[in-house]
Amino acid sequence: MSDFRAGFVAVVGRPNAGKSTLVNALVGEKISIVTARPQTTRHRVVGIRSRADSQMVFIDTPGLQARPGKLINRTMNRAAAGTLADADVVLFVIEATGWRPGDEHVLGRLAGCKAPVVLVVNKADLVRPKSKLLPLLARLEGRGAFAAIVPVSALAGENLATLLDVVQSHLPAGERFYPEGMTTDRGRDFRIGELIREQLMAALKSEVPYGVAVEVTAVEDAGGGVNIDALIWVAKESQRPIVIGRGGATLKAIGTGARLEIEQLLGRRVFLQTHVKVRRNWADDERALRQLGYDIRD
Ligand SMILES: Nc1nc2c(ncn2[C@@H]2O[C@H](COP(=O)(O)OP(=O)(O)OP(=O)(O)O)[C@@H](O)[C@H]2O)c(=O)[nH]1
Ligand SMILES: [Mg+2]
Repeated sequence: MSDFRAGFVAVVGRPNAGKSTLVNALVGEKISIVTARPQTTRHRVVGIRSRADSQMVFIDTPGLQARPGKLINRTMNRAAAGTLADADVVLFVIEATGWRPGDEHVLGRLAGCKAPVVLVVNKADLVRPKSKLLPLLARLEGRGAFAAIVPVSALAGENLATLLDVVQSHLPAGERFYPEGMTTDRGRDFRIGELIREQLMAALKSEVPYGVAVEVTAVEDAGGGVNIDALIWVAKESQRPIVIGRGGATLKAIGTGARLEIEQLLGRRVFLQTHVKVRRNWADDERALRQLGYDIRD
């Protein structure tokens, strides 16, 4: 066991770069929710990949934002930045379609970070032919002192084995942190709430997705399945009818989508009840954020 390696790998980048998709692909299981919208991930989420000779503990983080406004956004930024302090390796995720101002901001946050930084050029599937990537990769060499620059497609599963090898090569020697079969440190109720929020984020438009939060209030065995009750918080009265939809159609579709995902997670039949509740301005309310499991310190 002496040449076993183990460590923490912070996954950072601007919103929507594909961090959560990457963590899920590297772990081989849906650990973190993914939508087409920026700012989908709101919490640190651990995804664990165990190999014969290593254990990589990936920490998916909320996208770093240049101008966090509400308390929730500041808390999300701090969660991402705090992860850097404990990391053995940092994966800085950008998109293969080009370097953006948001990436420059993240690079600034990495200044002073002692861990080796691997630049992951994600969404390489969007650049065809592949030779078109070369000028970008060459330019990126000059952007910072990266331990490696690795083009991948988290979505198409391209070049992920190479990335795992690169990460492993930078890990310190040490024993595993988690039991071998464990893939996340998050509990069942958190994951259920996130799967409901994923459907909400995907189904709703403009600012409404950012006004919703999910609180799982009951998970109980029932006959052949599991009864789940969840409260969907909205930030103002006007958002309630939008989430519910005409004749309840929007909420019904969200519930069906979430139920299928939760059934996959639990491997059992699920009966899901959702209620929409107005919790005014929760995203700026310290008590509300604590109730949702955020680590509020300022
Ligand atoms: N074409 C393509 N799309 C991708 C790839 N990886 C992620 N995406 C898409 O990019 C969008 C954002 O993906 P996420 O994984 O949620 O991105 P994120 O960086 O975690 O976003 P936040 O949590 O909001 O910061 C989704 O629509 C994904 O399907 C990829 O390799 N190729
Ligand atoms: Mg994410």
